[in-house]
Amino acid sequence: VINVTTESVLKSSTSTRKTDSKYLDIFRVQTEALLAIHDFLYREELVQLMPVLLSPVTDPLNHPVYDAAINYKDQELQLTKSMILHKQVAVAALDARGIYIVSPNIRLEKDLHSNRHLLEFSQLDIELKKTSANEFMSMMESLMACIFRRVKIVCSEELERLGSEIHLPKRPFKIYSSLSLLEEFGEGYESEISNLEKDLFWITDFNREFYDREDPDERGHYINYDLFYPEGYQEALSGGERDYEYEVLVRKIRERGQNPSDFDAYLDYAKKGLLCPSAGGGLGIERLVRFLTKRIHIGETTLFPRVPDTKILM
Ligand code: ASN
Repeated sequence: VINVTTESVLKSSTSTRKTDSKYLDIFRVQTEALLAIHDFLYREELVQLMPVLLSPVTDPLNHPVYDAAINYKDQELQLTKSMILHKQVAVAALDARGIYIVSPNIRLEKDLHSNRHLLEFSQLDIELKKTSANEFMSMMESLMACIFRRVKIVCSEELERLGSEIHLPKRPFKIYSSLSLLEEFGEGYESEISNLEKDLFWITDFNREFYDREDPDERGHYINYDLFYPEGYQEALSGGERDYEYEVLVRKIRERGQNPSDFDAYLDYAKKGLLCPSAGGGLGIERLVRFLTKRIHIGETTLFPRVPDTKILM
């Protein structure tokens, strides 16, 4: 369970930066994790796309952040919060099993006291065509096992110096419903259950962004999931099956108090029937590295941390 303050950790990480091999060890772990990811997804026959960082439309997210947009030649362009909407368009356009992107995301967070948020981070975004939640979750479990195995074997010396011990996750991972956790623990259930668990686990059925699929048999329930790390490290991935039909998307955007016209560029595809059923999710790379190397603050996983409410130095 993690309980050291942000300030103390970041102070110690900047003062040791020049004098020890900690960062090199962390980046060796990150390098091996990324190699495991690319290798695994290549074998799964997914194709890699390059990220976009400017677009008339981006993820509305499920939590409040400050606006991040620029103006170019009379067009307002959002900085990417996640590539979810582009993933849906791309996976429908290509005759491939699925796609992935290692994508920079900009989220100008309002919560200033988290040790697992950065204003700028990298997300491994995956989307599989005509795939169920169960199939996606099972693929992710294999991917996580692959990453953990490779890092544990190749980086044993680095992990030892970092004081991290990786144990291979037992599969299938446990699955909790968000509703029963809410009943058991109240609002703070995510951190409570993450503190208690010893292994990776899933939480399902969140009422959140309009693109996650509403259960057609049970209105008000959602076919989506978050993957969680144990030991208090919390959320690793969020994702779901997707809604893709124009009328359904417009209804759900309105139900969330948002304006369909803000999503015109994306809704045009839906209107023309150019979206399709899919499932996917996004895995935070810095959070993965933080868990593998057992860092207290996510800012320790990068040489150029963008920590909420902390001056950006470089
Ligand atoms: N990447 C997530 C997904 O695929 C969305 C997000 O990051 N908000 O559902």
